[in-house]
Amino acid sequence: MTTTKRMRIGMVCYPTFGGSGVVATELGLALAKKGHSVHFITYQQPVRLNTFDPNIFYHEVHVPTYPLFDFPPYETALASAMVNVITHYNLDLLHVHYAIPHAAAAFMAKQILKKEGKDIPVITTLHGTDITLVGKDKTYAPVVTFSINESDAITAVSTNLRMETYKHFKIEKEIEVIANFVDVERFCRIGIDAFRKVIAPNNEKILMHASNFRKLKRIPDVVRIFKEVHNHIPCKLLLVGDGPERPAAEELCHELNIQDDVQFVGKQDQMEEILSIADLFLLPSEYESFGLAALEAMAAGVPVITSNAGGLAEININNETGFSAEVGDVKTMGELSLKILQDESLLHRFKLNAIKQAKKFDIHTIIPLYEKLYERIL
Ligand code: GMT
Repeated sequence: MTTTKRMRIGMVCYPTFGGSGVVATELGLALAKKGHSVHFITYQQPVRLNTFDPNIFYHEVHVPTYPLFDFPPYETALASAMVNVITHYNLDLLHVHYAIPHAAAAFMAKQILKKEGKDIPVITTLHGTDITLVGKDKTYAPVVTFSINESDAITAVSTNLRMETYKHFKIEKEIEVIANFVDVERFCRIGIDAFRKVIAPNNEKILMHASNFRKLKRIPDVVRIFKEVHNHIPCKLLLVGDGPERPAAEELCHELNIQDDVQFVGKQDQMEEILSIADLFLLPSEYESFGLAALEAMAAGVPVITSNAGGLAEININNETGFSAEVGDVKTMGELSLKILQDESLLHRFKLNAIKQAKKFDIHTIIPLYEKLYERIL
């Protein structure tokens, strides 16, 4: 058995419901369970940081306001918080998730500490929109390129994202792919019958989608795919999460006259419970670097219908764990959904395949890859 040195790790992420925050939080929790000390440095308690662990520390970044500031200088406050936490707790390394503005703030902290004689290694994990949407925007690109290149190690959550990063930025260093992960044991559970009955009292099939309801998630496609299915079999749609596209989605449900069979359940942090009653998960996004929501569904034994954009093909194996189709092809996605839901033996086979595929991304396989990376850069 190999023994791992106990490390003191600074973890920086967005604390909101986005996938990058979820990955950072689950990573921190798993590392803490293995005996490492993990210090979260964020402006709010991360949503999945909801259990007590003596190895977990939480440091809130405060951004004092002043009448002069139209834009409170978050990045400056964050860099200062990094310096203080690293110094006070003698951290070994800093792992930042999502390049903007975390990689730049980490660079600043690293330079300040260097002056004080401390060299703090910085790892930047790229998650998706920090590269493909926001990052490559000219407004941010020079700082993003510089701060990625200044990181001591760079990881991307999929091969596709690694490729996109090299395509859009002048990166001089190796980007290592460490895929996202899921705790299969936690997600793979039997659905509570009573809960299922509340949602689908007449044993209707349950379709589900979970996201931050941004344009890129193509929420109208989710609704239209459901409509295709609804035209043929009794079914319900559960929409988990919230965001800018929600009002339009509600309107569309009324327009298509399916509002009684669609439920908006808002933001949820116990995804394993809610997924346990689903029959099919829909993720027809314009782009996903990875698609953590789909992986969590698969771990819960739920087949997925996804677009074939970005890194989705790395997790959803077409005609095995579900089906994939071209972005926007709601007709095909609707037909493929029906194909699964109308054939119990196919549904069962895909459920088993989905769990098997999710196991390749199991937390126990992926966490040691991060530990090895940390050890290497120390
Ligand atoms: O998908 C989002 O809008 C949230 C975003 C984030 O940064 O939190 O998710 C990105 O990171 C996740 C975790 O690595 C990936 O699973 C998502 O695919 C990725 N989103 C996009 O690439 C659009």
